[in-house]
Amino acid sequence: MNLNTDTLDRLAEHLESCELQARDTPKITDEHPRMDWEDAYAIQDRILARKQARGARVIGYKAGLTSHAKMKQMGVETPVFGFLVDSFSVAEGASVKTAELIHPKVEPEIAFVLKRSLQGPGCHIGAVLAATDFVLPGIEVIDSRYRDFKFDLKSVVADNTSAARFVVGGRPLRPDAVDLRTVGIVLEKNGVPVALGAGAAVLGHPAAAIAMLANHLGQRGQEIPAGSVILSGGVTEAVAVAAGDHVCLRVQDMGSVSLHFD
Ligand code: 0L1
Ligand code: MG
Repeated sequence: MNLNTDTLDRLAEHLESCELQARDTPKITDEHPRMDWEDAYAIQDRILARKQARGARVIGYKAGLTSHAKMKQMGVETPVFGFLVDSFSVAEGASVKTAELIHPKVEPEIAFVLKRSLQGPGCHIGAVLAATDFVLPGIEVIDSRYRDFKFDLKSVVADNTSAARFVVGGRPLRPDAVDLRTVGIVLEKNGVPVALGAGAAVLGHPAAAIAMLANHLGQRGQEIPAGSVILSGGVTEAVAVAAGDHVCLRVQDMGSVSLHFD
């Protein structure tokens, strides 16, 4: 690690304030170019600790930058991981207040809910499918705290991978009832299809993203607990949304899930 405890605390406080006040900031590596991966995840951990101190509960995790489209959009080559707390969760069909966000975008995702915990190292797609209770459609609302979504990967990790809100819904399926590689998705904005794809866009198989998350957490002495909801990553590029927009994600054989922005 290259940053001291005071700096990590200060950066966590700064990024979380930006999140809570819907205020943007230049990327933090501008001032701290020596920040390394451990520092970045340590800042993310501190943001989580601040939320937990105010009563937040971790309900799951997310993998980000897992599709080639998204990696290309962001000019990066490695997935990143973040946490989901209860306050990020939005009810199916509910309204998201855009005034609480900076510049929201939506991502169509396949969500996993675990019936058994998963622990790396050595976690693989088979272990993920065996531990999965069901999969279902999910829309992630990302909202980078960085000005104009201009960042590098370490700054993104520190910022909890732009996590802001998410909704899951539709028709849950057991993982053996669907081929997650060929399952088709359509994301509609205001009734118009704006992004299409298939599950294999996520690392060849969305369960691969969950295995990578388990292996990442395993390196840090943590596991994915049973009951967690995990967003496996955007199947397509993220789509910008604004007040008045209605977004609906349709996933083959899994129904649809929607959100309104006001
Ligand atoms: O969930 C994601 O793929 C987002 C990762 C962070 C990068 C971004 O804000 O687009
Ligand atoms: Mg995402």
